Amino acid sequence: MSLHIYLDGEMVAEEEAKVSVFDHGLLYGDGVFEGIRAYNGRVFRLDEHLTRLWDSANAIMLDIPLSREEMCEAVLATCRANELTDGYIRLVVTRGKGDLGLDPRKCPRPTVFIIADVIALYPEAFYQEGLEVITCTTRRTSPDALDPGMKSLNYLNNILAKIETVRAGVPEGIMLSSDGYVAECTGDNIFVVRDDYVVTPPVHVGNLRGITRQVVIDLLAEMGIEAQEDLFRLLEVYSAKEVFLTGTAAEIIPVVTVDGRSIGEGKIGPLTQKLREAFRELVRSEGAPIYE
Ligand code: PXG
Repeated sequence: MSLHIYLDGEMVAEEEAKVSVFDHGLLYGDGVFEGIRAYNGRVFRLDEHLTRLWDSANAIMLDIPLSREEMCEAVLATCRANELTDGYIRLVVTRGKGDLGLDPRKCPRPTVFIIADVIALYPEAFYQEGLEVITCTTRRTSPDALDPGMKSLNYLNNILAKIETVRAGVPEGIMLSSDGYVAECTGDNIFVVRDDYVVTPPVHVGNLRGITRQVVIDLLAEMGIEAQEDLFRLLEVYSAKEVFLTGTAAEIIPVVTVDGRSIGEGKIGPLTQKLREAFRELVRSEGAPIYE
């Protein structure tokens, strides 16, 4: 079935949803985006995703041509047009059509499109048996050059790392900061469970302030566990009790091998399991209703 795509204020068929070859989103990766999930007829953490979208846009001095309320309604309308109850929403704002030069002033109108589709999930076995991951040699972009906290359309840094994981035959890879601290994965944040604490890299090391990362920090707090946000190196990962990744697509997913070192018991650890159950409960009951 052909999808209905929101494109610049209109709902158009997938085949008609086209952007110009002069769009600076395509020519320069000049734009921002969000990846959002819908569960059980509700859009999960829509407000947080819109806040991050506006923060990313503000950082690149891109004026989103819709109010937040209009964008919220456009997301929900796209879900309705595709009769979505569970799925994946991609929201993209590019600099728009310009000329063959970098100058964003040549782009009078940003392009906005929203895709609401079903999601390709990781196989269920990954959640029970855990992932094998490697450390990528490609370092995460330094925040001095391009802050990974902005969810920009320029994902080549992550894609180069992703290619390393594909070549290694593993589903994800850890990315380090330029000075060797664990930053995040190619499309997920990372948490390490030690004997008496849980730690995740701080955003200032250079990573995305993940929406799922924050959900997990809050769920841990409800369990009476304070998640530390601190710098750490690979040794901390190799000798962890549990390691798990968080992301909109992956949700909360265990890691059982890092660079050939086994973590935990070779299956999902007790805290990761508990978090997954709490997460599942949360996403079923919370979010912006699509159909009310
Ligand atoms: N770090 C990076 C670099 C990401 O791209 C996350 C962390 C997790 O953030 P959220 O807010 O989702 O908890 C992401 C987001 C995909 C895909 O197709 C994954 C992401 C974004 C877009 C596509 O796997 N992850």
